[in-house]
This record gives sequence, C-alpha cells and structure tokens, in this order.
Amino acid sequence: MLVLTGAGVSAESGVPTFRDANGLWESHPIEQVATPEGFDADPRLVWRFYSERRRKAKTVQPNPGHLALAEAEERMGDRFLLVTQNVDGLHRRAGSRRLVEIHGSLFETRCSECGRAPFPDDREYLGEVPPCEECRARGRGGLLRPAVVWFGEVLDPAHLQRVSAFLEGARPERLVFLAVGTSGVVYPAAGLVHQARDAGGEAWLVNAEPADNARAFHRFVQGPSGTVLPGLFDWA
Ligand code: BV8
Repeated sequence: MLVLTGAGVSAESGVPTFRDANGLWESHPIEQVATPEGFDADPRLVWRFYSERRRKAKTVQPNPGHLALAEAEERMGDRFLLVTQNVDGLHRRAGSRRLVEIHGSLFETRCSECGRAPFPDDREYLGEVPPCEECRARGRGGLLRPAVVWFGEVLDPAHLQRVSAFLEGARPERLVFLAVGTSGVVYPAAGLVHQARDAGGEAWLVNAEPADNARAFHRFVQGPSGTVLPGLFDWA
C-alpha cells in the first residue's frame, strides 16, 4: 500500500490546512512565504511564517489518523510506504518510519547558498535572519532557510526514486494507493495517483471533500481522516 497524505490528515490535531477556509494561504500569499523569490525579497517575513508554524507544531499531538497509518505500517512492513506533503513531523511522532517527507520538514534548516546538509532545528527566528556560519567562515553571506520545498523548487530526486521503486516492486493485483487529506492541487504529489494506477493499483481517496483530482480515484470515502482511517484498516 502506498499512502499520500496532505494537510487534512493533521487538521484534527489543530494544524491549519492551506486551502480550507482561514487556511494558511488566505493570510499569507504563497509567493511571499513559500517561494525562493519570496525568501530573497523578505527573508524575515518568511522566517516569521515558518517560526510560527514551528511553534504551533510543537504544541499539537498526532491524531488517530496518524496513529492508524503507523499501525498499518507495523502490520504491512515493506509492503507499506507513506509519502507525506506535510512538514509538521506528526507522522514521525506517531511512529511512522517508512516515511518520505517529499516537501521537507519544518524542523530542519539549511543554507540558502552553500550545499551544507539540512540540520535539525526547532528554533524560532522572529528577529534577525540567521546567517550560515559555514558561509560566514568563508567570508560569504549565505542565509539559513527552512529545509522545505517551496513552489518552483524541485523535490529531492531520491524521494521520487524511492516512490517509483516501491511501485515497481509492488504486485499490481495487491497494490492500493490511498490519498488522505489532500486537495490534489500541488504537483508532482497530485500526480502520484496516476503513477500508482499505471502500476496497476486501485486508487482510494479519503478526504473531507472531493479533491481536485478526485476523478482519478476508484473509491472516495468522504469524512474526517481521524475517524475514517482507524476503521479503514480493519479490512487489511
Ligand atoms: C516543482 C512547502 C519542478 C512546505 C509546498 C509554475 C512555476 C513553477 C512550478 C509550477 C508552476 N505551475 C505549477 C507548478 C508546479 C507547482 C504546483 O503544483 N503548483 C500548483 C499550485 C499548481 N509545484 C511545484 O512548484 C513543486 N516543484 O514542480 O518543481 C519545477 C521547478 C521549476 C519550474 C517548474 C517546475 C513544489 C511543490 C511543493 C510546494 N511546497 N509546501 C510548506 O510550507 O508546507 S506545497 C503545500 O501544498 C504544502 O506542502 C501542502 O502539503 C501542499 C498541498 O496542499 P494539501 O496538503 O493538499 O493541503 P490543502 O489545504 O490544499 O488541502 C487539504 C485537504 O484536506 C482539503 O481537500 C480538505 O478538504 C481536506 N481536509 C481538511 N480536513 C480534513 C480533510 N480531509 C480529511 N480529514 C480532515 N479532518
């Protein structure tokens, strides 16, 4: 089973989604806070946006939906892979380990200039933008940034390769693709359903409302993931 989750799976934990009413994108224009151009134009604003999300994510707990997915992994082992667009870290805190965070993590920071590896960081930067110490040691001016994938930035090829390898290795007649809590708007994540169907999989959608790419799914279970997921895996 290949699972793709989006912001909806964390909604019941109290984490705001992006495109629902009073979602994150309503109060923060995407281009200002989730693009490299936005960071270049006003890194302090971007760090305030992500610091607020770090602060919020530290105060919430995984919900039964996250826990049901961690339990499904426990039961299915290497026949299970969870791909998440979420950066809130709740799947990992729920116990998921066969996990691909394709849009990065709120709790990692990297340099916007040099190629240093992202490092764990839960600090909130509400004032000055933090400089990269390694750049500074070399007399350069690199600034630290959240280690997330912004619009217009490519996803980590290793992440996409891991998903392709999983699909290639799956037995078509046993392959289920389950998308949970995502509006199906953002690519390449929203295209995974087609990749899974091309691999012979059956596509299920669990969402509070029909997603943008709902037509691509064989089954649609409408409802809150925190309620639907614990019951859904009883058949597994
Ligand atoms: C890329 C950052 C190659 C981390 C995010 C023009 C120029 C450049 C690129 C593009 C372009 N035009 C299109 C593109 C591609 C672009 C894209 O897809 N744009 C869209 C808007 C059309 N994609 C990219 O740029 C990607 N990179 O393509 O690189 C490239 C490079 C250069 C030039 C061309 C191509 C990078 C995409 C990653 C962007 N970063 N986040 C962060 O800050 O979080 S995306 C952002 O949206 C989040 O990661 C989020 O996860 C993601 C998707 O949103 P959802 O998770 O689906 O959340 P949403 O609120 O939308 O929906 C929630 C759903 O849950 C709703 O349906 C709701 O009903 C439901 N729900 C609510 N409560 C519940 C529930 N369901 C169940 N239970 C509940 N309780």
